[in-house]
Amino acid sequence: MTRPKSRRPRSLRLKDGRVIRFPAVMGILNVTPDSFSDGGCFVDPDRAVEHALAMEAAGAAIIDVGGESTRPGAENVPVEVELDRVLPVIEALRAKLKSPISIDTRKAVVASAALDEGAAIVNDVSGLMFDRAMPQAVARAGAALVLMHMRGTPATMNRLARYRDVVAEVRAFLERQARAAIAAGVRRSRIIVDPGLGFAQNARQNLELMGGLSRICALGYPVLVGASRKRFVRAVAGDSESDLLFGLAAVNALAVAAGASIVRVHDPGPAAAVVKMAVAIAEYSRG
Ligand code: PMM
Repeated sequence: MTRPKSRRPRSLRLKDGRVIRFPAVMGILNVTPDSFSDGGCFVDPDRAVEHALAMEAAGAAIIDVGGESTRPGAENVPVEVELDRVLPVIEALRAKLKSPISIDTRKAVVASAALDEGAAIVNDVSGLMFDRAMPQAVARAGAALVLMHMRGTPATMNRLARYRDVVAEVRAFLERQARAAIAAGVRRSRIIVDPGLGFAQNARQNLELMGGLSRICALGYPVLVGASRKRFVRAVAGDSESDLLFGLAAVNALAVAAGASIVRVHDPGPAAAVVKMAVAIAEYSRG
């Protein structure tokens, strides 16, 4: 039986030649004292490395290292503090990890230092809105770039969740910011876009974005979806650990079915199984 061609990009080739095959799982490594769900768990670099290796073994194809909490209401972290948190972990991981490392930061200085230390991807949750030097920093290093939609800052974003058509507005933002990145010298083939679930969106708007995800995938860039432990999953599926896990499984399966390329999760084992199952079915459901 011949399989119809999927519209999802097949893969992304990094500057160092490594290839990320889609759909892929991104494992979250927050080295922060105050992140939304895992704050304080991995501030010790040894524990962080151990956890990253466990996530890779469980199926994560990218490890996303973050030194600044972006939970609603979080305040800006000084550059030196962020650098002190992430650089020792990236340095220790570089030798041990096969999977590429992404650096979750809004700051060009942090991005450049992390890329020098061995990271290959910059995950900018501000979608280049926070630091004007970011696109050049990414371009100079030949890095890949995740552009996430957000409004305001983590401290102000909840007040800004007003849209006429959330899918159209988020899509237009991502398209514009991707063009800006390309104009600054970032390779088109290394750009990933992300609707930024939970950032300046209420629960209903997150569901609308998921319902309209194929319109964002139609931009042609790989799409990343980060729903892990977010409030809207809790609001719909329930509060218990298993409610959250199965609620997230539904989001991730439907994201892959809609054409998403990467799911960003705290727990890569179950997500990898969901992605494998969803993509196996999606291969046959496109015509
Ligand atoms: N969510 C968080 C942090 N970084 N990056 C991307 N690209 N997409 C997301 O949805 C995203 C992110 C907040 O969640 P966390 O505190 O659990 O990391």
